[in-house]
Amino acid sequence: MRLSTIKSTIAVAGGNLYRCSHPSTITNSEMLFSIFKPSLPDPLESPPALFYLSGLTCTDSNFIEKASSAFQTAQDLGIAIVVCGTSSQNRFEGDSESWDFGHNAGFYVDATEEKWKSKGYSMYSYVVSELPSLINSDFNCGVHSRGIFGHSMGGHGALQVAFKNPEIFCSVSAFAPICNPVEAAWGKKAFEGYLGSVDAGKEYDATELVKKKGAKTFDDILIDVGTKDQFLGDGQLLPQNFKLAADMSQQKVTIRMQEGYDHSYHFINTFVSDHVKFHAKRLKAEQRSKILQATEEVDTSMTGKPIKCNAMVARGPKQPLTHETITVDPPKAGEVRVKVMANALCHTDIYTLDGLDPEGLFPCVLGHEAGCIVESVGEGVLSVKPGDRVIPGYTPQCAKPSCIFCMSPKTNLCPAIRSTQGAGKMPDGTTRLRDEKGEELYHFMGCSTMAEYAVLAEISCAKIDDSAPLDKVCLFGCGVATGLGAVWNTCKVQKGETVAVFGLGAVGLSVIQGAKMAGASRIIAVDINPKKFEAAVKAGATDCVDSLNGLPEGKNVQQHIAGGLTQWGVDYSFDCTGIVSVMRAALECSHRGWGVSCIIGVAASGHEISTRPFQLVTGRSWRGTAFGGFKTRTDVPKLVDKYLEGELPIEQYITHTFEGVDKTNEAIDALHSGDCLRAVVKYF
Ligand code: NAD
Ligand code: AHE
Ligand code: ZN
Repeated sequence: MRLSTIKSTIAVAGGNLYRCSHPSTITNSEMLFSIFKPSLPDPLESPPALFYLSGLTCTDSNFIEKASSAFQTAQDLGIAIVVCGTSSQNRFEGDSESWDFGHNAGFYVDATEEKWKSKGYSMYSYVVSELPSLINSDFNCGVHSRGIFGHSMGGHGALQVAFKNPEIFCSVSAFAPICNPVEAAWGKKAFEGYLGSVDAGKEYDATELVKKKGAKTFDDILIDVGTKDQFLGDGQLLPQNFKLAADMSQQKVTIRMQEGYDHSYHFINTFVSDHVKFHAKRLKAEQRSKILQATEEVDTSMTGKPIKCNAMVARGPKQPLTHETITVDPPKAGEVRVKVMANALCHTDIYTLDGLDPEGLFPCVLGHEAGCIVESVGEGVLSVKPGDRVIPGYTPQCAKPSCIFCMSPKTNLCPAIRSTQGAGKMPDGTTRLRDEKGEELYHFMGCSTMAEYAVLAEISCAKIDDSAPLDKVCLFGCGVATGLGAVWNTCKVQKGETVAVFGLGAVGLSVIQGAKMAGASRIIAVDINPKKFEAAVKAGATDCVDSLNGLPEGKNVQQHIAGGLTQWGVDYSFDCTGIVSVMRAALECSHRGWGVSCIIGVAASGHEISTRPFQLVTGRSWRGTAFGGFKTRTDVPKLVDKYLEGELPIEQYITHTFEGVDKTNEAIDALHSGDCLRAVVKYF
């Protein structure tokens, strides 16, 4: 049963801002609050919640109207923001004799003085217990992690509430907080009025609390103060007292004195995005570790023994996969057996299943874009251990000094196990996969992650941050990394340069994301399916071209791009279709004199590219990329860290999710539907 009433809903920054009220049992009054809920790919997912405490005389409307730049960052990072009131809403004679005490100035304490206690002036308990559980039950936000921040009186509230409840609020920051209220006029007045003495206020004073704690509670606390803040000058804020006490207790505090800023919401609105980012990084890490603790333990009792598990077997080209129980043998020397937690479908799996891959071998277990946990390791394996989170890589990295490929910054194409990998075998030329009849099954791309367990070469395992959500970062196992790397590594697109992207699947869109992050000035997105354009524009495309039905009379797409949309063509073009005629168009729309066209798409067996040599004579060149030039074991962990830092969002690619390996055929149908970028199948 809902506890709160939604009074209004406003669409903001891609999410929704709800203004609500609810009959509070703690303040025994009808309380108002606002909540910004981001829209997430998985609407059932509970975003972390960041609680904002306002200052004296304020209500929730101050923040939502004057600090609204917070909402875009919150949407981008998938964080909910909750803004609550500043006192019980029971009105009575004498409750607002002065602006800094009483109504809308509850000072985030639980009043013990009867006059105020009887009127529900218990904002401390309201913030610590009542509101978080209401937000959890009514809005499914902050289920796994919460943070708190605030301004002035609310800054004081956030600091002391967090110090006393780090298990409820795992991150804290503040704007111009009243840091040492027992030493400040505002604080003394509030503590005397609500608690009967200033001394009683020590339990609500952040400086006193950090002194008493005498140890670190948070990895860092972010505090912004304006140098032109009048309340800094008149001794209300006292940030230096807090800094001193924190230093004594080894509690890191980052106090940023913002030159020329005052105490207003203009100050807050200027820096609020930094605070949301500060919290997002910590809240997401907390959320992940909470979810992980709950879900992902790996059972190592089968070490050294064959494991029977569910898998989807490709029995032959152009046939649906069959759901079977297979045996996955233990890892031999230099090998790693993993529990596959999630696998995403890539077009290349389909290409091979459709019999278009000259290296296609059947029966085999496909799949190569996954997130896994190490179950056991073979002899001599030192780089990973049971329990580690890894992303399998089909471009392994032996990193041996003798390997001219691994030692060269020019390529990621380590050949150490390429021949056996292409033959569907493990490096020793044998297989670890057998069907129920004991018949051998071929491995695929050195991965075979369409099974609950897989055996990989150690050099194909990218060990990643233990808190990374495997059903998200699995995307760095292929498509998304490939698109980003084609821009950053293979072509090294620079700020201001122009690009054209052919094919707007997950690979094409990640090329756009990479180009946008590189500062490309023009990003022309080409597809035959106009439904793809909305996502392309969201990713950063400046122009969209429907090369099937949207070209000017008598022009083909390359003539439209080079000579129409641009005078001489684009600096870089990317084929993300695998279609040789498109590869030609991509080359021919690249810039006269210096254009580079990068082939990412995988062409069907026997299909070859062609163009008039004149195109190259006049300065254009063709390149290709495998896995975007990323070196699996050194670069993939960095991509995951960038994601965890919130600097590289990828949730937008996950358009479909399925539960259970046996749902893989449905995921394949989804990819064929044309409105699927990545279908992630979660196995556990
Ligand atoms: P996808 O099927 O999701 O996307 C392909 C897109 O191309 C679709 O949007 C489709 O509408 C569009 N398209 C089809 N015909 C077109 C045409 N004539 N002109 C313009 N657009 C057209 O595929 P994906 O998963 O994004 O993969 C794209 C390609 O990249 C595939 O060929 C895949 O095998 C390859 N790939 C290569 C690497 C690598 O390392 N080189 C890595 C991953 C994927
Ligand atoms: N087996 C095909 C080659 C397929 C191909 O080019 N694969 C890409 C990765 S596609 C990922 O979705 C690749 O990295 N190739 C480099 C390599 O060594 O395979 C064929 O044509 O034989
Ligand atoms: Zn792939």
